[in-house]
Amino acid sequence: MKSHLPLLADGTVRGACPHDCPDTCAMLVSVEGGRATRVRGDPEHPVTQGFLCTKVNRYVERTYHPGRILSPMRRIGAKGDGRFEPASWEEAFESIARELRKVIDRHGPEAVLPYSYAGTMGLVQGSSMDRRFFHRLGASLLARTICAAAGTEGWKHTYGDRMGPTPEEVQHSRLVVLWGTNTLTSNPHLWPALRKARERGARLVAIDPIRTRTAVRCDLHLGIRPGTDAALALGMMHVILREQLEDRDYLERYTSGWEQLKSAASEWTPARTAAETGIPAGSIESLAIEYASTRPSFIRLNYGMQRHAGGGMAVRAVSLLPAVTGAWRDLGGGATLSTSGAFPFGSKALERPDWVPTATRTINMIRLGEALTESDAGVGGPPVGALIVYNSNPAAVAPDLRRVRAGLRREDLLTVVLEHFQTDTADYADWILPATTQLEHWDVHGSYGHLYVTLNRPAIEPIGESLPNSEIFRRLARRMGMAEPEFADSDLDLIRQALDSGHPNLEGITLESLLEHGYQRLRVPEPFTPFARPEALNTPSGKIQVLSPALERLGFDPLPSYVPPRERETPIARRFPLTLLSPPEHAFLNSTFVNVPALASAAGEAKLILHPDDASARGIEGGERVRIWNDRGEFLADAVVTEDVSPGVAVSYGVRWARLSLGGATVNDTTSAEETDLGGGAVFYDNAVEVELVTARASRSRPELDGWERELRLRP
Ligand SMILES: Nc1nc2c(c(=O)[nH]1)N[C@H]1C(S)=C(S)[C@@H](COP(=O)(O)OP(=O)(O)OC[C@H]3O[C@@H](n4cnc5c(=O)[nH]c(N)nc54)[C@H](O)[C@@H]3O)O[C@H]1N2
Ligand SMILES: Nc1nc2c(c(=O)[nH]1)N[C@H]1C(S)=C(S)[C@@H](COP(=O)(O)OP(=O)(O)OC[C@H]3O[C@@H](n4cnc5c(=O)[nH]c(N)nc54)[C@H](O)[C@@H]3O)O[C@H]1N2
Ligand SMILES: [Mo]
Repeated sequence: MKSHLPLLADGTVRGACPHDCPDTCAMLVSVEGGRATRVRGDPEHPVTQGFLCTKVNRYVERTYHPGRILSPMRRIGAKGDGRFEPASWEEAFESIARELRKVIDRHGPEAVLPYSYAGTMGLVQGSSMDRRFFHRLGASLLARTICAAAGTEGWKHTYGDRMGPTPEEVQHSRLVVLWGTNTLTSNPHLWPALRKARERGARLVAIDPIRTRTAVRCDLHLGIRPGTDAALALGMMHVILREQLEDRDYLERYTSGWEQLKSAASEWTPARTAAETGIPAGSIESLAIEYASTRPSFIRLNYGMQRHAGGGMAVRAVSLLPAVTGAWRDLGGGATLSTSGAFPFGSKALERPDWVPTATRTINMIRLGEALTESDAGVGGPPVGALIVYNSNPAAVAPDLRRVRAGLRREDLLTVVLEHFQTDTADYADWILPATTQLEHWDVHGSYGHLYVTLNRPAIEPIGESLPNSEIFRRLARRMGMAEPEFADSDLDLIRQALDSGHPNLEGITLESLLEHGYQRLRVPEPFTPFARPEALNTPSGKIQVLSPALERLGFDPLPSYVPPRERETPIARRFPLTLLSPPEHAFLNSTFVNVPALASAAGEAKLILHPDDASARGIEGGERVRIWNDRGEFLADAVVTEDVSPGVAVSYGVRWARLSLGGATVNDTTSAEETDLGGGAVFYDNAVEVELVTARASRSRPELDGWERELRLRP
């Protein structure tokens, strides 16, 4: 599938950044003589505004990286050794189809487990032909919970669909609360809107256990104790109701169960809230009053706060604040977790969920270690006999990595990994299949931080023998004897089906119009104020649910409530007194880009950030190598001592590849595969650890590396 003629006169091809980030940038790719030479942000796009982030500016370097997988690779060493030899696509498909049939003959199709997340957010390469293949096969379903499940569920029980103001509205706000979000790292295209708001007099408040690069640029930083956000939100409601600053009219018209809010918030006096959150009572009082009396006010809550035991309830409680104050009424007011609910793509046509056999089991992706090591995959039914991984690097990003690796080492497990690089996961593959990057394939993208649909055109021919994910699953389906016409749809057909859902938000957005314009705003009101007068929400009552009977039926408090952190409350905390947070590293995108030399040197070795009190109690001054451990595992890092974190909190930004890390282990060797209160999400930050200076005994060197990896390491 060749790209159409480059759209712009100067040899530029219009694309979309594929990465898992709210900004979904419109990307312009310069091509000379068939080779991509540069990517830049589209200057005309209202959110991209002509710039890309630190990482994606290196997309050309990543695409032509010497480590790219250029042909199918067959394992020749022991599992996990990472030794492979090139093979043809014919050999690969022949062998994989034969081995898959063996697994299915022996255990049934549920013994096959797909594993994917958001390596690309594109609908074609992320959730179309792949899903058709697995659904038709009758494979186990995967619950894709690793990132956003708790918050999504908390929001769903409160508002239904995830929507909220975008950067175009937020510039009108007068008070912005960045609540558990490191905007400059993980959502940088919101920053220009915040700058504009500030020029008009807005104040910025950061609520984050870390004084992040974003928090230092705010007017106020409140260093909250991890996992206690619901308590803070309830404490703020307490003050707002006490001062009668609530918007009674909004609550009466648009919410259900609001009469019981007072009882939900009654216990949360400023004193009690302060004791739980670590924020002084006076600061809670003044924040609540400022929040309720400034208009418009906007809360950006991100997914960081929901990677805790009570993450679902935390999102629910915080998200209700603008309903209490009526902030939703204003242009630039309200709260945004995600805007993805505004994109009603044709996923039924793309994925064919109707092909899934009834009673097919579901495996929660965060429990991969358990799924691979228990004889019934941890959920009943056959063991997992075949694992097919694409758009994800579970041996780096999943929690409880020791157990994941133990599973991946199983000799009787068939592991196929579709990848650009030999990642930690690919090290354990029987087959690595070379996948194209965003510069080499078609796709179409929604966004979770704005309201534009973006088309991605291929700018260059596939590198080596790589194929798009869609084409790999198309061919595998044929090999497995699947003759349905749906397996003959081209990538352009798939884009048409994605856009052709019949929903009014997508009216006028077609493949043809996107070929002409590159990106288009959803057909939704401009400005976007989805909860200003919410008449018929996608909730059981049609209203904003202060009270959720559905949650009560699931055994939860039907009112917004506080679910405290888990490990801190158990006896484990005596042995492991520090709470370890591992939020996104500025120079990486999850575990992507860690092998790009410029970004690897920008990030340096893994760090462990500690408060001076915690450091001195352990004889740590800063700069030394430390070991971080708990009962699940351990990793090594270089200590940084600073008051940017509170006592009891430790930080190690992630995610890294074990193979490129000290001691061959990362922070996810210590994280837990337990689940959040709602949604079965990951609790990466509910992680109790201890730290010590490395002694000769504890010190282990990093694994032997050669080729480009060695060079990567030898850089300053
Ligand atoms: N550069 C970069 N950008 C990224 C990513 C990346 O890896 N690198 N990842 C992308 C992905 S996958 C996602 S899901 C998005 C969003 O990813 P998020 O994980 O929401 O990212 P952040 O905005 O960094 O938010 C995390 C912030 O929450 C804080 N935090 C942790 N625990 C708590 C808590 O209990 N309460 C409060 N109030 N704050 C807490 C952390 O200290 C951190 O500053 O970002 C995307 N953008
Ligand atoms: N400790 C800790 N762990 C975390 C987090 C944390 O905050 N702390 N964050 C979590 C979050 S929010 C998330 S979303 C997950 C992210 O987890 P993942 O979605 O697994 O993200 P990545 O690590 O970026 O891995 C994506 C992989 O997909 C590959 N890829 C990209 N495009 C394509 C393509 O077109 N085809 C194929 N076949 N492959 C492609 C990339 O090369 C990369 O190796 O990590 C989670 N892990
Ligand atoms: Mo994520």
